[in-house]
Amino acid sequence: MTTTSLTHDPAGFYDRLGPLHYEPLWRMRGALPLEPVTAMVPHLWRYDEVRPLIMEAGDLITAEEAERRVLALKNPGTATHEVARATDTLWAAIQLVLPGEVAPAHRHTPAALRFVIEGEGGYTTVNDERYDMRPGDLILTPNWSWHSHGHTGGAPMLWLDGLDLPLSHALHTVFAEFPPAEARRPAASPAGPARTHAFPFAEMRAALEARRDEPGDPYDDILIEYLHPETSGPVMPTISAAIQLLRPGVRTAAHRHTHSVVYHVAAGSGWSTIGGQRFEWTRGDTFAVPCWVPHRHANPTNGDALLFSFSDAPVLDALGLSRESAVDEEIH
Ligand code: 1HN
Repeated sequence: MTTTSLTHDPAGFYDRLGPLHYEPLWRMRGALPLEPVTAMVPHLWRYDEVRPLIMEAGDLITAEEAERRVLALKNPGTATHEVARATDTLWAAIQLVLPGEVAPAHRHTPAALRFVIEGEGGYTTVNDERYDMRPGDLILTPNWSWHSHGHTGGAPMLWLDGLDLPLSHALHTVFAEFPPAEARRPAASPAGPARTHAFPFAEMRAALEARRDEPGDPYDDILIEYLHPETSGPVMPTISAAIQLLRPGVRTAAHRHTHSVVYHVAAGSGWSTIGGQRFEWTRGDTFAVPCWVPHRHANPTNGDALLFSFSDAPVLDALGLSRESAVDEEIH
């Protein structure tokens, strides 16, 4: 051993490794960054931008032809060869179902949730149980559950779809099943009381209201996680969901964590800074907080602001990869 140079290579050693499928760790960059690195960037999708676009798609294609009439919210950092994603692990999209339409039954291993934005008379069936959808309701379609959508109301139904699809792709665990056409109509079972796959908005709103006078969390103000009724844990193994009230005048402290989050504005308006960038938001807007990016939220108005959110936190918890830290000042 005569040198410590990473390029000293009199015998052409390095040039011989590639074709033989070897790579020396000592010349690799980025194998062990000191902190998480992501190509994902903070981003906000405005409802007043996406709504006319998805309505235009309503003239182009039926829900049935499209399988799902869905516009993915694609993080600008998504690589060209990758499936669209809002964060490294989470898919977010806006879906439109028009009156009388049906989105046929199918199932897949990626788990999904829907948070209703507007419309009445739409429903989702989950394993043949029918769940009516009203604005602010959360509906779950877990891993491998059959699900379809229908709409007997008179105005367009729009909702936010959240899935663990990019994570499922990264793990190469995606399976899907599309039954023959005759078996794909939504089941006609009557709407029952909300069961394990639905969380009505009215209940969550009342629960937030009951906690209005508590001190609140420094990072989230008044936040309630949706809990699985049987496990009291996250709603699904790969996705947790929450709704939070930012009371009038609240400005939260900044923090960061290894889980990534998609936020959707359920009511009111305010702003968040994400990685030092300021995003003004109002009802219907959706924004992405990639892993380890500092963020804080504010409601400078006189009214309540409500943020729905979902994240990959249960995955990181299960794997021992959850980390969180306060951030004194964001870098501007
Ligand atoms: C899906 O099945 C739905 O069932 C929505 O409504 C969005 C995005 C990717 C893959 C499957 C739905 C989806 C999806």
